[in-house]
This record gives sequence, structure tokens and C-alpha cells, in this order.
Amino acid sequence: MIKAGIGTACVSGLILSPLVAGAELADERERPPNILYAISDDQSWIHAGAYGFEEARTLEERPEERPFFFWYGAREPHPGTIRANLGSGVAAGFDLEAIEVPPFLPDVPEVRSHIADYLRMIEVFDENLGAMLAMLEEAGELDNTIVIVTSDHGMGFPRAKANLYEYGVRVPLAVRWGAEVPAGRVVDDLIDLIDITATIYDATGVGKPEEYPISGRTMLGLLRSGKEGIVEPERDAVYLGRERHTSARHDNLGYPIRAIRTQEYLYIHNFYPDRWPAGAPQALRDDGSFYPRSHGGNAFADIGDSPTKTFLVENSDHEKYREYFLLAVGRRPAEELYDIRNDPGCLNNLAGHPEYADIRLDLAKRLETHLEEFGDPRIVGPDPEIFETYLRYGGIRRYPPPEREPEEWSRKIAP
Ligand SMILES: [Ca+2]
Repeated sequence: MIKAGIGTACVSGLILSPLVAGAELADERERPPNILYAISDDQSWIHAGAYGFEEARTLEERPEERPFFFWYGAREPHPGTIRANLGSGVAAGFDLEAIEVPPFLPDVPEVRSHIADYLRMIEVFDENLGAMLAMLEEAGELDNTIVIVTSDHGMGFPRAKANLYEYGVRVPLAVRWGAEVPAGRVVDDLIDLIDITATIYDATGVGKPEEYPISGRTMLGLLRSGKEGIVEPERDAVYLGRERHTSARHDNLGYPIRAIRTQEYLYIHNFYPDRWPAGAPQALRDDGSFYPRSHGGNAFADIGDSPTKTFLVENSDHEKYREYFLLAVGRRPAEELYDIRNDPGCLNNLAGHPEYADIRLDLAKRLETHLEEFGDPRIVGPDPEIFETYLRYGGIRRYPPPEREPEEWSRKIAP
């Protein structure tokens, strides 16, 4: 933390901005802005080692002549932390009756309470951020600090996080920069988080690095514009992808997907419809026998353990809840198309509807063209499977090859 004692968040410490620390700043130029990058559900494994809590410089020790960069990576909304704080939503006074349950989850008390816990954890993130902003204000740095608030994915729930559906990829984004960015506006442009790097380069005025290109587009224009709604119509699509999440399938395979999201539609291409999108149903013990059929971390492992996951698995045969279980873990077709404005829950796949054929083909082409332009190995090679070859440094689970999977799962989870 900027100063010890705020929250339990994992934070990275106050450091010299890697951007500006290495840059040759003209003496006469005004000091570039500081950056406070606040991201929820970022476990900061990488940063915790490099810029641990203990080593964090305090705000008082900041160098006067250089701006700082501070990465606040909050753990609270992560499934593991929610697990450690079950019931915190109700305890904090959340009214379960007022909770909005997304349409792809069963509306039951267990899920409502889990969502309340998630919301409570987001509140903790907000409280910590509020304390940081107060400290910046007290130090006279607030208006010369670009504050960027976002999340590294959507809610850590089944069919959300680790999927390319709307609830998995849509994240909050709020930016503050004193008088530089007119406040109190809502901008509807499609922004990709890769745009943040370009924005920081632009705002700090240090120029782009020559040694490697920067993907993404600066947001500075729309931030400074003072306008609301759609400010830069040329931002007409964002592109999304996933490969491996956890160790969740035979041979540690991932579940490759690419997608394009426009203002109206989400088009998804699943490369391997025969694989389990949320992970295989049952893992193997060291002796080759199956673990018991259960929700435990060994089943559908791309979904973090949680009350909602437990409910879905334990009610997978229940007439009323089976469809939610299948939405979370069932196999999916190669192509999916959703009308995001009318179906943000991504329940009604339009890919097979003749009246949407033109839209589907157009989006598929745009996606392919974009991936070719960006040199995605999945599309252009030379090794389309290269993502599967990367070592996993976390725990590896063992799953049977498809032909050895228990038959009951194939019956239960329709292809
Ligand atoms: Ca995360």
C-alpha cells in the first residue's frame, strides 16, 4: 500500500514508473503525471515478488522530480478470496432480495448469497481505492495522477470468468485525471484493455518505445473530449481470446476461443468443440482411478470452487437446474452469435439462424482478418498449437483421454 495499514489488498508498491524512470525528460518540461492503476481480481503474483508490500515506498518518500506508478491489484473479488469470506455479503447488510441474478445462473438463495459476497468484495476494493485517493489528495498529488480503475475479467462465476461471453469479458473502466479529463461522463465506446498502455504512453508524453510496437489505441482523445455516448465511432469492435486457464483437461490442454464484439453482436469461434469448455468432469488419482464425482477442484476446474459451482454440480440431474449446469459446463458448437443488446446473458445462440447468416459471415471474416493482421499463431502458425506447449508452473491435474472418460458424463453433458 501507499502507506501500510489499508485493507488486505495485495498491492505492488509505489515505484518509479518504468516508463518515465527510463526516459530522458527535458529539464524544462513539466513533470509527467503519476499513474495509479487499480485492477480488481488481479492476484498480483508477478508484482508481489518484485514490488512487495514491505518494500513499497511510502508516498512521503516519493521523489519530487519524478512521477510514480502504482499498481493496486486487489485480490478480494477473486474466487479464492470470496471462498474465504463466505457470508460476508449478508453480514455487510446486502439485501438478498435485491440481488440481480444473471440469466445463466439459477435464482436460488445459494447463488444470491454468493453474488452478495462478490459485491461485498468489490466494495472492499472500492474502499481501499477511496483511501488511496484521499491520501493522494492530502499529498497534493491527486489532480496530477491518472487513476485507471478496471478489472482483469468479469465475475468469477460459472459461464462468466474464463469464457468470452459478455459477463466474462466486460469489465468496468473508470479514468480520472484532474482537470485534464472532464468528469462525470459516460462514454460508450468499445475499449480494449490493450488501449491502456498506449494511453499511458500518450499521456506521459515519453513517446512510444522504438524497439517494439504498441498494440492498442490511445484513449486520450475521448478522455479529453468532454463528450458522452459514442465519441470515436471508429472503435467499432474489440477482439477477445482465450487459451488455457487452469489445468483442466487431458494432457493439460486448453480451450482455445477467439471472438469479436461489436456494439451489437458477439461472435465466438470455438476451435475444439469436442473439448470440455469448463474443464473435464472427473480427474484421475495417481493410481489411475477416478476421484469421486464431485464439484471439487478436480472437476470442471476452469470454474473456481464456489457455492454457485457446488450448487450446479450437485443439482446437475435436477429438472429445474440442469439447463444451468449445461450452460456452464456443456460442450459448445464451433460458432456462437449473440445479440448483445437484447441478450447480454448470451443464452440464445443465433449462429444457426438463416436470418443472421450475413451477420455471422461478416463477423467471422472480420475476426479472421484481424487475427491474421495481428499474427495470431492459432490462425497463421507456424505452429497453431504453440499455446498448448507452454509449461504450466501451477499444479497439473490428470484427466483421462476422451475415450476413457466415464460414459455417464457424455450422456449427461450433451455434445
Ligand atoms: Ca483474475
